[in-house]
Amino acid sequence: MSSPAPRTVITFGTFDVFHVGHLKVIERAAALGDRLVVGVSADELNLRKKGREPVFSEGERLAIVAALKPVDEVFVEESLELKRHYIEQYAADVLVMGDDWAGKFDEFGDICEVVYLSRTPAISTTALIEKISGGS
Ligand code: C2G
Repeated sequence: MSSPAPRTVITFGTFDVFHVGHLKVIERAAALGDRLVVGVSADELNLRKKGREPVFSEGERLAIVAALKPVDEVFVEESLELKRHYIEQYAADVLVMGDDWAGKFDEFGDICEVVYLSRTPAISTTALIEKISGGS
């Protein structure tokens, strides 16, 4: 009897100033399958979409995410518009995103399962940057 094909999960994020909310979404995403692939957004994409550079460069963010036990493979996400291409390229069975993106990726339901996970409350990169820099 042949064993069932491994289930590949894909998720995306900036993962800047890595914190426990990032870790939890990665752990929960990994638990939904056998292999976890993570797209880490390019510095250029952040500049274009968010109007600021991340604190840590894409090379640093990629290295941090790649070193995590639940992560099997990482790549640089060059554009938000390439999701369908990445899902197909990595043969993902499940797309996982935080619920700050709820409903935004339902269109990919034709090629994979789309799951939105609830965010960890009360922690964010923006709040951490403000706290560290002496703001509120
Ligand atoms: N996250 C979370 N809880 C938090 C903060 C973040 O669960 N308190 C999750 C987000 O929902 C997301 C992941 O951690 O699934 C990465 O968050 P960001 O780095 O903020 O990613 P973002 O800039 O939203 O991704 O294609 C998406 C892009 O790569 C942008």
